[in-house]
Amino acid sequence: MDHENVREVDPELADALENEIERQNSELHLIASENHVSEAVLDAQSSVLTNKYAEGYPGARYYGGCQYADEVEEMAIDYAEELWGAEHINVQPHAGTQANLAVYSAMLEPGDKILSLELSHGGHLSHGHPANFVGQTYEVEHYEVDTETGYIDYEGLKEKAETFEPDIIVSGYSAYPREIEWEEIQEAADAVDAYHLADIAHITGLVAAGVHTSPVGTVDFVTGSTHKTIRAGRGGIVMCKEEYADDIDKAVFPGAQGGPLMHNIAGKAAGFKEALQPEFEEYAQQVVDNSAALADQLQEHGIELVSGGTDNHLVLADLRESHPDVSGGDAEEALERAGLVLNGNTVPGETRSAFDPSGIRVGTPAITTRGFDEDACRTVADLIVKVIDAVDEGTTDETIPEVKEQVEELCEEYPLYDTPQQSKALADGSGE
Ligand code: DSN
Repeated sequence: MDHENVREVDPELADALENEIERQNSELHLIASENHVSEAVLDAQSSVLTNKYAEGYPGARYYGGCQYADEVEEMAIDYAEELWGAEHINVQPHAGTQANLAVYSAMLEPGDKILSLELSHGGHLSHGHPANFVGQTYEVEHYEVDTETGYIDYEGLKEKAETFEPDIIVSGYSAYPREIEWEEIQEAADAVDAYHLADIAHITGLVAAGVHTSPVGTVDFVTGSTHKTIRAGRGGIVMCKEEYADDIDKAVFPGAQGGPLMHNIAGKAAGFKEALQPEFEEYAQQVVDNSAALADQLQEHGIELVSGGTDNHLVLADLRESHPDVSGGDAEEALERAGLVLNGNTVPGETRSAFDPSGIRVGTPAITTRGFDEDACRTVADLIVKVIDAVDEGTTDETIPEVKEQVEELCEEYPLYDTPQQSKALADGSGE
């Protein structure tokens, strides 16, 4: 894999792109929302469909020349139907946030009420944070996790729904390590005659593979992004019951977007097709098994986990008990220097701030794509704790180079993309 065509136009740009390949190859990506797509998905995403305007939907476009755009979009929709089984699917949202906006704008009026999980308890900006368009347009209140157990407080949610009387309840989260009880939340929505939107951005792949229960068939709307655990081209998706199909389609186009990003839709189709293969179920199960092993090993080292463990692809570690003087931000920065890339994260009952939180979020989708198994994930947990201990003890200068070397060894053992150097050697006939 190289960027020789880009190099002819701008060597500096090619260098940046090739350095990013090298960075992804030589670091371990533990950001729970990230993954490494296949070269087939990269190929589809960089296709000439980037040139095509295709406002409208297959068979009903506002421009000529859309026959192949139609084929590609229909494939993405058909594969998505097989993966998630929804009655209606729109694959045009540019990202998960745009998918959520489509649902809100289709079903709500400005000033209507949204009940969603508090951001610092695992929610998402597009679920109604005041800094976001959603929080500025609708009236938003939040439910929470039980700060003792780390699990969603379903009773509290139901009580909040009774008093607030929302028009829509949002479930599905960005930093919640446990199985989500869709039925419980649906009961709360039914009791107050509210819609229910399940944002499965993080767990699209786990749901498709049957490793997490599906909200499809229970809730009114399911949104997601397509590049996280499902490992397809970058973007968003909306699924809904047939009765809402027209409203949702109109809200995406022309309501909020113009031309769909057809090259990304091709990347979605390629990744969805891959996810329909039996190996994908094994991958998704391994993501969860790896997350459980990593969680267990962190606990062996005395690290406290929100909810005491994980059922999905991510672990949320609260450093306050084990390392009271190390913030999640400090840990993130030191770990990145060691080649372990993750993010500092707020924890329920946060006592620091969103900019310098008390926790770290660790995800296994990307390292599982590299082929990591449970043992390798236990090693990753050991390395994470070694770095955090070093931050605590002021010994990062000695420890980080040691850990970085171990990370690089792991990266070599579990290779990812061909490097530009390898591609060049192949083209020259000087390499295998
Ligand atoms: N930025 C994503 C995450 O990290 O969870 C959500 O959009």
